[in-house]
Amino acid sequence: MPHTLFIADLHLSPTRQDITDCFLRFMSEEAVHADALYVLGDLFEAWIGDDDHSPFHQQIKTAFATLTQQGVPVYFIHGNRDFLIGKRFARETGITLLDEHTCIDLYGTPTLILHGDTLCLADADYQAFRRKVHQRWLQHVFLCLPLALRRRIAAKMRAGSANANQQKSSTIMDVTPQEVQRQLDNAGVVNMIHGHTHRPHVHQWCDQGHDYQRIVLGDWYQHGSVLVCGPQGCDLQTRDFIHH
Ligand code: LP5
Ligand code: MN
Repeated sequence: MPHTLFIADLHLSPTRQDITDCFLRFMSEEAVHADALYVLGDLFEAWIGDDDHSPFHQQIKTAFATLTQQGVPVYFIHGNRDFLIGKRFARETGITLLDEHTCIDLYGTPTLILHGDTLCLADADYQAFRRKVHQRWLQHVFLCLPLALRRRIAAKMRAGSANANQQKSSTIMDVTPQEVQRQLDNAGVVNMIHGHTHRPHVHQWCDQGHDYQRIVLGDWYQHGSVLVCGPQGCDLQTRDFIHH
């Protein structure tokens, strides 16, 4: 059966071999049979520039390069952890970088795909932070810094974020329903797929005679989370980690 796969929020890092193993197995055993793979952001725990060539990163890049060489197109939308993935990464892996909000034709169903952070408007502190770090000039300056310093700044940001999140309510950290509706209307579609909130679910609702669907991908902390879509629809699934 033809099918397309979606994943997000893996937060790959050298400290979580279980996630990496699950991901590499997913790539070599499952993704090879798909029509396409979409990665909707936060593939990495943090990305500080395409010039960061650790053996860990190399291993992940090789998995993507192998897949694209086998003829499976891979599309990537930036998350809030890896928005610095750039043209060089794309060239080295054969993946295609997409705009932060992209409409695709999913077996005849027009679908808006995005990371999901732009839906969280109630989180004003995050939106202010996002506007700052998305400035081209600031990103350019950051990418000119030595890797060791970039690594320290990223760690500070991660710690600052974890700290800030402890003070935020779960409503603030979820999507803003009006913004979901606005982005769907803006794109002229009734289907959306995103990640970021780590609240895997298929939301369905009816408004003014239209049936809407919003699928939220899960994170990969306890197990893998994979959305499998085909001509008959989509199925949100999990993948077990193998414990050694
Ligand atoms: O990521 P997560 O799940 O913890 O929380 C996100 C939001 N946080 C972020 C920050 C990222 O985690 C940091 C990623 C580092 C990327 C690599 C470095 C690139 C640097 C580029 C510079 C140009 O996205 C969090 C949301 C949450 O999702 C839910 O939506 O709430 O938002 C915040 O935590 C923002 C805070 O409210 C305010 C910012 C705190 C950061 C402190 C910065 C200190 C920096 C010092 C640098 C010298
Ligand atoms: Mn995210």
